[in-house]
Amino acid sequence: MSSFRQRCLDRAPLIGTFSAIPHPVAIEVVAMAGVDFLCIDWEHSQISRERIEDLIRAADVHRVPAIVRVPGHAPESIAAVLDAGAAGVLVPRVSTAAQAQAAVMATRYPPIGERGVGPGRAAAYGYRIPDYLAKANAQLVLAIQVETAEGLANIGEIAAVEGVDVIFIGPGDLSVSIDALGPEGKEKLDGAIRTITQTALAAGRCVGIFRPSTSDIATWFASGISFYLLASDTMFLGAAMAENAVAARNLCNGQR
Ligand code: 3PY
Ligand code: MG
Repeated sequence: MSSFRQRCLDRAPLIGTFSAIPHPVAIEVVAMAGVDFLCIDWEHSQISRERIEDLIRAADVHRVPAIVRVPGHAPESIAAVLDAGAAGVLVPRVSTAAQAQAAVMATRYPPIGERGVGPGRAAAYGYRIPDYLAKANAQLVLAIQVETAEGLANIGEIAAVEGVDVIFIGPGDLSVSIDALGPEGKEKLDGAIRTITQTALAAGRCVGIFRPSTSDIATWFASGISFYLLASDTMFLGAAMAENAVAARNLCNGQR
């Protein structure tokens, strides 16, 4: 088993971020900053399929596991990023056990699933297919997102699907789907997050969540959530620039 998957299953605290900037430089900067893993966001960015392979390659240079959030449930998308050498896949908007099972089938090779064998980068372009086949099922991380009212209602059945490693909560979509937007919806949203967390932990899964900042991570870690995607490269870039521009302007104005 890869140490990354083992650390997920052990529920070790893992801190990553979304990579939305479609350039290997951004991947290298994030990787060198000390994250445990990163997640290339194919769902909500302008990153193309061909570019994904270069981004995974850039993360590999620094030995940082790169998973990819695919745009939907298509087995072809899951196969494409795993063939490119991703350490795992994050499948968005999983709302039923059947959808979770389909993600397992697309991610795992037989006898567990039905992923197709091919000469991708992960298998050294076909030169090491047996080596890759021997380790892929044990090493690849399958994370699925629960982020809809339907997913919340079905969390017991979803969490019971064998072959899923991480149940990842998407609070943004969940808040829209269960009508718990803004400060007024906080209690309802937190309650839904707690329900998903407790059910997934009871089924033996690792639980992850997106957080835009570190402000409440201690609370969620205490509730059993161990796998974090903290903001994104674009969010960190903008926030750091804004903070420093204000600080510099204040220093200049102080001299007037
Ligand atoms: C959400 O909050 O909806 C997400 O998908 C974050 O990853
Ligand atoms: Mg989402």
